[in-house]
Amino acid sequence: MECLKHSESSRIAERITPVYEGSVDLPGLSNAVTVSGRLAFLAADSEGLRIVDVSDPTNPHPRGFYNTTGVANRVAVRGSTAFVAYGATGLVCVNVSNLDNPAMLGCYDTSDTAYDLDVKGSIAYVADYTDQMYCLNVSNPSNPPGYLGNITNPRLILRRWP
Ligand SMILES: [Ca+2]
Repeated sequence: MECLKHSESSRIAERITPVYEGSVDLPGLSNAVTVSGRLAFLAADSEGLRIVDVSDPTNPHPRGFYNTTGVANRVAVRGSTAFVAYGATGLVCVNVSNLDNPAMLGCYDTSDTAYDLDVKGSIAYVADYTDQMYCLNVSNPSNPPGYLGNITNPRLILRRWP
């Protein structure tokens, strides 16, 4: 993982030139990253969910990780919960309140392979490879996510879940 920032003299209308700040070596492949506050959360393929403290981008350093069967493809974070699209395992909810010892709260095994997700309000939207999108109620992440429905054509989701 590398930390870059644009030049302080740049403005919105100007070209942005990323400038190297720092990096950290992590195991496995880094499929996706999201930043929340001073922390970066990486979906690190077969190495699971990785947490990196980026409060000093010139010196990012690893914190804890959570790993289980499957491949971590994408991650979203809301509060103290990380939601991971975890390949064949489906959606995995991880308590990250203890940065050095994340723990699984619950999971939902989608029918195929969870590749991507987003969380809005109490609903996790999970892209599940074979032309399916799942809507899962994650209002109580300490319990396994509740199934709301899935749809094979994501464009139709706007009609069902405005
Ligand atoms: Ca599955």
